[in-house]
Amino acid sequence: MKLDNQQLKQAIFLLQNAKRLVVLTGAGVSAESGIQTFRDAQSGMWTTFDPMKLASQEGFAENPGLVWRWYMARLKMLGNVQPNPAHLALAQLQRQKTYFTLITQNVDDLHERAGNSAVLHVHGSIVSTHCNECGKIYAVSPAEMEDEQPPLCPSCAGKIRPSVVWFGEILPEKEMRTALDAVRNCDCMLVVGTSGVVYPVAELPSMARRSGAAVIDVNPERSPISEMADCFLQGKAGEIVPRLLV
Ligand code: BJW
Ligand code: ZN
Repeated sequence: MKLDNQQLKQAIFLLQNAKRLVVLTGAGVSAESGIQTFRDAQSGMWTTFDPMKLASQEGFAENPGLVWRWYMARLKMLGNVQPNPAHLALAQLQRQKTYFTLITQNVDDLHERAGNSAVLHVHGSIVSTHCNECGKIYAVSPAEMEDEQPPLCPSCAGKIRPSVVWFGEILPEKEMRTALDAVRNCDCMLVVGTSGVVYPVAELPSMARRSGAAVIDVNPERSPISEMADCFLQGKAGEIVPRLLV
């Protein structure tokens, strides 16, 4: 893994001069906090779990208990981890910029805990839950978190589920509209820790580029995004993102 110093200098220049900045993050930004990514070959969650059994309506219908226990285990784990230097640097970047939009695919709350505000959670959030049938928002008690099966909705007896976006589901309309507006109008997009394979979010960097923005990608591995980016900074988010703030 080699970080190109010329690319690092160019990225710092682009960020310093950005008037309308969009940051797009994926699971890699939380990896150094101890949250597993989805697709990393050695450590990704989906090397041991089948995504279609855990992150889809079909999977929930087939085995609601398995899906409930998986998400509740991840939610409990979130209580034991902290934002890392990449999250903290992105919070500092928001304080420095007048026009700043943070779009995250992550369902954790580490950006907020680091100090970012108005974070656009386009794949939802694991810290909230709602009824899978009537959509009513529901607060899960500590006892229900330990349950083998999802609790049932007091209004319609539908199953309660985490408020995350599963495969085949539409992304939250308001967040996506705000994200698309910001992407179409930005002059620089910083992408951190995503494999860039899940749509429609995977299209955002090329959309920004088509609108004339510069794209910077931070990732230890190459991806479709690093291939089209103006600067590819190869390395870990926690090591590279703080170096972008000079
Ligand atoms: C580091 C690092 C370090 C490691 N520092 N980096 C065929 C073609 C096109 C589209 C489709 C298709 N078939 C189906 C679709 C649509 C589908 C899709 O895109 N599928 C693709 C997989 C092919 N998309 C959808 O279904 C979406 N909805 C939709 O399109 O609605 C309209 C529609 C409906 C019906 C039919 C057609 C259209 C919904 C997508 C929802 C995604 N949900 C998940 C689960 C959320 C809940 C949960 O958390 O459990 O979201 S999937 C999972 O992937 C999660 C993530 O947010 C998402 C993206 O993953 P991410 O963040 O990129 O993580 P990884 O693991 O992939 O990558 C980590 C990266 O970090 C790697 O690059 C590492 O190298 C790097 N890294 N350590 C920096 N220290
Ligand atoms: Zn209900």
